[in-house]
Amino acid sequence: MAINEVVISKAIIDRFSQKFMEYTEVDTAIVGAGPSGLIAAYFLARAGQKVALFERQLSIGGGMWGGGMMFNEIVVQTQGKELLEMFGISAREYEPGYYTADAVECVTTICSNAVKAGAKIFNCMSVEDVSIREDRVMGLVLTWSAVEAARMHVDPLTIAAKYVIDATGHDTEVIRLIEKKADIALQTETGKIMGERSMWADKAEQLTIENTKEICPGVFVSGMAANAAFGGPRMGPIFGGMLLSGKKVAELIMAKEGSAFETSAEDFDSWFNRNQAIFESELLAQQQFIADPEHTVSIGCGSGIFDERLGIKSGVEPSEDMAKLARKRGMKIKIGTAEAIPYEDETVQTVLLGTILSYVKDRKKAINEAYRILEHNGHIVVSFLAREGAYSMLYDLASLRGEYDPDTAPKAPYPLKFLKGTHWCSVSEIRQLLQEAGFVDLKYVQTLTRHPKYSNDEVEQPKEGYDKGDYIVVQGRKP
Ligand code: 48F
Repeated sequence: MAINEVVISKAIIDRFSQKFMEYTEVDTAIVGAGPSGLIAAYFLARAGQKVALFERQLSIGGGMWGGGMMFNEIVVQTQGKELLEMFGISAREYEPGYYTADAVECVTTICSNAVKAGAKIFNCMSVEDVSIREDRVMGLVLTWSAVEAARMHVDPLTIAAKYVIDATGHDTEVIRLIEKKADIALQTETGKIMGERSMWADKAEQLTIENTKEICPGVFVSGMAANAAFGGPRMGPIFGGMLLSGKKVAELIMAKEGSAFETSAEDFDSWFNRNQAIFESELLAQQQFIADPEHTVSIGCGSGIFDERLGIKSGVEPSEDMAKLARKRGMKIKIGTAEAIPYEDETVQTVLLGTILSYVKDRKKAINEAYRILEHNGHIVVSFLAREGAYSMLYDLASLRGEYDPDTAPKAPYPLKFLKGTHWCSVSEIRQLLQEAGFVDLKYVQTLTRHPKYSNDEVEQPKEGYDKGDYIVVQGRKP
C-alpha cells in the first residue's frame, strides 16, 4: 500500500477535532501538567470524571523533568514514595526519610497512567482567560501557545468546566486572571493572591497540602500554585507535597460531587501496579484459556484491570463504583452477582471467574450459574489462589497476627483489609464443584511457583498442572 500524505493529514485533523469537540464540556479542567496537575488528572479520571488538562508547553511534566538544577533526580519523603510506588515507580532510600526517584521515569509513568485512566491532555494550549457568570468561573478561555508566544491578534476559544484546578505552579496564572479581571474574592486572608515566599522546604511541604483548596467557587489550587496563592514558601526539588496535593485536590472535588474515592478499587489496582511481575504472570496463565476474548464474559470483573489486558469487553460486577472504572476501560458492564448472573441461558461462549471464588458466598451457585449461561461446548475458566499454596498460608497467618512478618513477607504485600472473610479454595474443592455442575475435560495451568517473597522478582511462564503454583487456572467444558 502506498502511503498518502493527505490521508495522514485528514486522520490527524479529524481525530484531533473529535477529541477537542468532545472535551469542550468537562467535569474538571486542569491548567498545568506539572506533577500536581497530572496526579489530579489521574485520580479524577479514575473516579469517573471527564477531565481535560491544558498545558502551555509542548512537553508534559512542568518542573519535574529537570529534577534540581537539571540533575534529573527528584527527592520525595515517605508518603510521596508510597504514591510513586502506587504507579510502579521505584524510589531508593538515600537517608532515612529521603528517597530519590528518576525524574523522567516519574513524569512519563504518571502521565501515562493519567492518560490510561481517561484524562485527555491538550498540550501547546495556553489558558489566557476564564469565562464567568456573576461570581463563578464557568470555564476556560484557550489559545494556542504559539499564538500567545507570537503575540498574534487571534481570538481564543472557550470550554465549559464544572471545576477548574489551577496547577500552573509558581505563576498561579488562572488565579491571577480571576483576581485581575473577574471581581471574584479569593478565599485568602487578603482576598488577593498572597504571593510565594522564599525557600523553606520543610514548612513549604506541609503548607502545600494545607493550601490545596477551593479558592473561589468551583476553582481549586494545587501544587506550587496553592502555596503561591496563600503566601507559602517554595520548596525546591522535593516533590512529595506536589504529589499529595494533586491527590488531595482530586479528593476535594470528588467530595463536592458527593462521591467518596473508590479507595478499594484504587488500592486493588495499585497493588498490581506495585507487583507488575505477579500481574503479568497471572495474566499469562489466564491467557492460556482465553482464546476468544470478544466472546468471553468476565464475572466479578472489578475495575477490569485484568480484562483490559485480556481483551475482554463484557463483564458482570456487583459494585457500581467498580463498574464505573471498568466502563472507563471500555468494558460493557451489567450490574449483578456471580450467584445470579444477568445473562440468558446458553448465550455465552466463555465465562471467566477471575480470582473471585474466594470472595463469593455461594460458590456452588456461582459455578452452576456459569454453566447455565454457557452454550454447549462453551468453556468456564476459573482462576484462584490454591489453599494448599504458600500465599494462602501467608495471608491466613498475617490475618491471624494482624500484620505480616516483615522477614518473610513480600516487599509490597496484599493489603490485609482485602483478606477479610476470604475462603481459599483447594484444587480438589474447585474440581468437585466443576464436575458436580457438569463440566468435563478439566485442564489446569499454574504459576507463581516461587516463595511469595520472591514471586514479583520475575514474570513466570505458566506450566501445566496444579502441583507447584500458588495461582491456578482451570478450564472446563460444558458438554
Ligand atoms: O510548575 P509545575 O511543575 O507545577 P506544580 O505541579 O509543581 C511544581 C514543581 O514542579 C516545582 C516545585 C517543586 O517542588 O516547586 O516547581 O505546582 O507545572 C506547571 C505547569 O503549568 C503550565 C506550565 O507550562 C507548567 O508546565 N502552565 C502555566 N501557566 C499555564 C500553563 C497556562 N496559562 N496555560 C497552560 N499551562
